[in-house]
Amino acid sequence: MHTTYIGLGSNLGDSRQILCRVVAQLATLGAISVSKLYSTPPMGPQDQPDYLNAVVELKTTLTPLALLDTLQDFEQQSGRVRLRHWGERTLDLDVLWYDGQNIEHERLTVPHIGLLDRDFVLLPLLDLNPKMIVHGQVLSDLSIVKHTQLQPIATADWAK
Ligand code: PH2
Ligand code: MG
Ligand code: MG
Repeated sequence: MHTTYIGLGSNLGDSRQILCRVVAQLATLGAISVSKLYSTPPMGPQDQPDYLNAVVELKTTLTPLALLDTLQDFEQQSGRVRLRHWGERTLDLDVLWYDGQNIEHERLTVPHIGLLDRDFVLLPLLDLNPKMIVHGQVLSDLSIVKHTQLQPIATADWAK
């Protein structure tokens, strides 16, 4: 069994419903835990709506690439719209972490490249695993974590 963390983001359509639906889909792949839900200002182009972000911990037998294929199916099933780089989208699912493995594949880099720089990823990750260490870095020690303005808009039962 493998432990993996998956980042969820949406800022087009009924984002909350889209994320709820994908949490139910993720639960078909193994045992899940769900972070709190965050409303976050956009990184990248500023003329786009705020995002909803969360993280799901999944215990699964899927290999990293099989998981990626499955997540991409879920993105397509949500009617994925992606208008521009770092721009608005109906659903973005990112493999953030997989069993502490370092994966450099043409389709997949794990840990996720932006993990240490993005409070909208770090805070929900820390909800699930307060002691998490990535690339030798204790996440809770990062200054971006200590100084973030982000507040959850819902506790972990938002997807129930
Ligand atoms: N995702 C992006 C671009 N910008 N900003 C926030 N706050 N949250 C995201 O998930 C996000 C973003 C492209 O994937
Ligand atoms: Mg992303
Ligand atoms: Mg992505």
